Amino acid sequence: MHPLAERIQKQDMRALARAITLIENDDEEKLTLMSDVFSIQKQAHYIGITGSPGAGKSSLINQLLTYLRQQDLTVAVIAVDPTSPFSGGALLGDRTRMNQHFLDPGIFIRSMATRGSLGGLARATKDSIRVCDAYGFDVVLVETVGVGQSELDIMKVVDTTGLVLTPNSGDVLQIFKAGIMEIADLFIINKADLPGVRKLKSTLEEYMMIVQPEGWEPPIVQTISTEAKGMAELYESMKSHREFLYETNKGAERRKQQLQLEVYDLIREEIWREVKGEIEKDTQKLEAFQNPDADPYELARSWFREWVRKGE
Ligand SMILES: Nc1nc2c(ncn2[C@@H]2O[C@H](COP(=O)(O)OP(=O)(O)OP(=O)(O)O)[C@@H](O)[C@H]2O)c(=O)[nH]1
Ligand SMILES: [Mg+2]
Repeated sequence: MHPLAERIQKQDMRALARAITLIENDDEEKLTLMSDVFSIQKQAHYIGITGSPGAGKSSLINQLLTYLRQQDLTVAVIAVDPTSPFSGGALLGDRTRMNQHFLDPGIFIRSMATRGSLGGLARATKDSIRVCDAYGFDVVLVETVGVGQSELDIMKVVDTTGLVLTPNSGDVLQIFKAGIMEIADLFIINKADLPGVRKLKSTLEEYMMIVQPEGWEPPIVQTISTEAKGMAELYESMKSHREFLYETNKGAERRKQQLQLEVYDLIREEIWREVKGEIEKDTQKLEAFQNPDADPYELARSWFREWVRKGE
């Protein structure tokens, strides 16, 4: 077994952090490590929290953490920040807000940088979730700003997705247009201390009347993160959703669909690594990169074919 996987299994938090760095950097060791990690996965509940910038996702997660710790559950938080890959500003903000938990061994908090990760952010996030699962956390929370395709991809890797909305913000419309409504397993009306809650709630109810979700109707939960209100109800809804996944086999269905996509992703990644390795060993090929007018299609095709022929 990969030494890091062994240490993770023994709940060594530094090994956990190290493994996530390997994942972020697309280190060559990643695949062997992940294969071992996969074999020691446990049964964590993977929960995604998404929503518009400033909707209160971090505040909510912070309060949910406190609540879950009170229930004697251990929690890992992965904050994905696709919008500001270079600044680190969001990371600092999140750190201060979640600060009070830093000394608790039942909690692990990590921000993921995009850094053009090869398999994409969703890939890196999924691997990181698995590492946290192997470590033995009961719950893995993933925070992401729901603004585009990559967030939709990330939400496909979790069991339960909570969509955070705020009253009077107009974000429902935006989220609706972006096709993000469909990924919600539960709607969280955060900032329920502000006016406009009833209106938002009826908008969501109307939405559900129209789409008529099959099997699972996303519950609408109200929270006030600044006052730690609504956390018990929130977690109860999350748990019910998970039970629904088990009871109806929907969870297995989801994971099966994911498996195929994941295998394809990994194949793409392996091939890329190999072909790139070959190119980088060849000074003549590297020189071709120096010609700004070179035809990228032609280069890619001929080098890929050459690599295929070599393997024959
Ligand atoms: N009134 C009120 N304000 C809240 C509530 N929850 C969060 N806020 C405030 O909303 C602001 C944004 O909160 P964050 O937790 O940083 O929101 P976020 O969704 O994580 O933001 P990004 O990560 O930047 O997208 C902060 O000033 C919070 O204090 C709430 O329930 N009621
Ligand atoms: Mg945040």
